[in-house]
Amino acid sequence: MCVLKRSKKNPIISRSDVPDIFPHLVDVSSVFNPGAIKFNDKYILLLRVQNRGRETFIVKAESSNGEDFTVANCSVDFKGMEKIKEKIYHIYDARITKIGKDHFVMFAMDMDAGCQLGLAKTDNFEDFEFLGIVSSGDIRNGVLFPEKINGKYMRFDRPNKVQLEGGPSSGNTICLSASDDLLHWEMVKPVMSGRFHYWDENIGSGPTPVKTREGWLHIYHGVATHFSSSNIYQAGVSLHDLNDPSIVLSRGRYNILEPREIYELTGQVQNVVFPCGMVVEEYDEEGFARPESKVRVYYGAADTSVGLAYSTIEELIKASKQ
Ligand code: BMA
Repeated sequence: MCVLKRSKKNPIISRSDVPDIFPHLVDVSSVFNPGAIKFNDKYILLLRVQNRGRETFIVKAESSNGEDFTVANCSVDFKGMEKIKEKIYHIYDARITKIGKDHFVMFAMDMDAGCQLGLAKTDNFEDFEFLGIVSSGDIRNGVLFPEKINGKYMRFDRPNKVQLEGGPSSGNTICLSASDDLLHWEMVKPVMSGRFHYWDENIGSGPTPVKTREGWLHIYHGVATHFSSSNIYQAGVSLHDLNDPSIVLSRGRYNILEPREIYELTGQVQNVVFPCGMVVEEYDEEGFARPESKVRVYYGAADTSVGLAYSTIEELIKASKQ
């Protein structure tokens, strides 16, 4: 039995839920890989929406119950991004992190030099200020920690060092990077690598890590690449030391969600579940997620639609130890 239990309403968002946004998003092809957060009692998703030119935009969706979403009728305008001189082909796979009172969005930017990480800030999820490109080299799956650790901002990221046959560059090592100002980053050390021959040969972080009494709870995606017809994208879980997240305390042997339903098995890219957003309902007075707290994980299904799956903090921690 998978640790993550799918919503009965899955896929909770599909292409027909995206209103026509003239002129660039009309009759869209797909909507997937959303970042997620709870903001002012509303569940907010930042969706990756793709048009029939296979161009990608970020579009907000909002819900009061976390399951039934209304997709905005405009795409997110990252103010200041127009100052970048180089061509930006796609922006995608947003991760949302609240640090103090500020909300940050980190996302992938496909450019001629490879994939970069972009960072934006918002106070209200209406206006987004682009802060800059915050990486060098080919890298993806950047996700900020929700607080400074030992005086530094921290993130997990995943350099793209593996070339998939006939596909994009990927990677098999998640790294910890640190920064004083969120703009300039230095790699601290590698955190964990793919497990050759098993479910997570290539890996990359998913949603923002969650602080628990036992450590940072981290959901990541793993790709099994040893099947002839298709790579299989799954979700898994690991737990990291609170003071030094490069220390892996436990890491699940099994995936916690794998493509099983028809909307995960088939679509633009078959056999994909790709988590980017997680909402934890309950924290204690000191800011640790409560073990019994409900957890909602939002994921892209087959690069085509959005799925939602449920768990609890204690179940996820247990899965990291199995
Ligand atoms: C990864 C990223 C994701 C995508 C996944 C499956 O490399 O590009 O955005 O969902 O592949 O195609």
